[in-house]
Amino acid sequence: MKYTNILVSVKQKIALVTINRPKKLNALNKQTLTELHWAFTALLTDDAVRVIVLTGSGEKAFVAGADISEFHTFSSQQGYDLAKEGQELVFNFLEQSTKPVIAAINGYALGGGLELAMSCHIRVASDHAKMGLPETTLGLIPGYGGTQRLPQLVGKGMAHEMILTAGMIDANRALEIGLVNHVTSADQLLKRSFSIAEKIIKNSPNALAKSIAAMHAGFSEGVDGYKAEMEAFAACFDSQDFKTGTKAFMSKKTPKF
Ligand code: DAK
Repeated sequence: MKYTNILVSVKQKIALVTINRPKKLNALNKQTLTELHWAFTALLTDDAVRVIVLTGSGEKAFVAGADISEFHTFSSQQGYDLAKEGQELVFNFLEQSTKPVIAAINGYALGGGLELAMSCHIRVASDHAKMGLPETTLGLIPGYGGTQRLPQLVGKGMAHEMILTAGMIDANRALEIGLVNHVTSADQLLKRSFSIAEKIIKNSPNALAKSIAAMHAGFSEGVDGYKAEMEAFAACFDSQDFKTGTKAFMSKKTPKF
């Protein structure tokens, strides 16, 4: 697949997806969202890939938001259609991915950019990164899941403050409030993200997928997360990974999944 706005590489079971519009601070236009959907669809069905790291090109931005030049003339119907399409094809798609996705936040993560990072399962930020949901300055509210995922991560009070003030916070503050898992220097960002990925790839792909699905179920309206967990747990017993993992344990070996 030939991409124009993203770069994709795979090394030792870890895929690196880089949003590559540095002159526009990697702002998410329609083409970029489409390419992200294509890339993730391909990576999720590629057995050579176990974990995906998502980052932005350049030193300045992960993603500085949805591309304002594309939606400033929209009607409410167009806004709804684009939000629905974006949420289904990229944001919810990533959150419900069967493979773990790590956001390596290498600079500004604003609006749709922070919403993209929040759709990932783990976030690592470089120490100069800045994060915020500035949509209310544009007369909008977050449209790619920000009003839902931010309170899940940082609690309702802090989410209200961030969205209503439209302010930016730095990486250390994001760490304090639980918005990111780790903060590193810019030159260690990918190394740190890959070292987390390397720990993950030692574990059962089936169990990773089911863990993500069960955790997601608990945050889904009308779904009993505990029941979803029981069902996913039970299904693991029929998997080859369960046989491999328990057999290795019993014979004091390291499992090879
Ligand atoms: N969209 C388009 N272009 C952007 C952009 C963005 N979000 N952010 C930056 N750029 C472009 C700038 O226009 C500039 O382009 P040129 O003028 O050079 O052609 C280039 O990137 C470099 O930016 P700056 O010159 O502004 O760089 P600075 O270092 O001075 O400032 C900044 C960096 C990040 C503080 C600043 O660029 C900035 O404030 N950017 C905008 C941040 C922002 O408000 N982001 C949008 C948040 S709202 C929707 C769903 C979701 C959303 C919208 C609609 N629908 C479903 C319809 C979500 C909306 C958002 O994300």
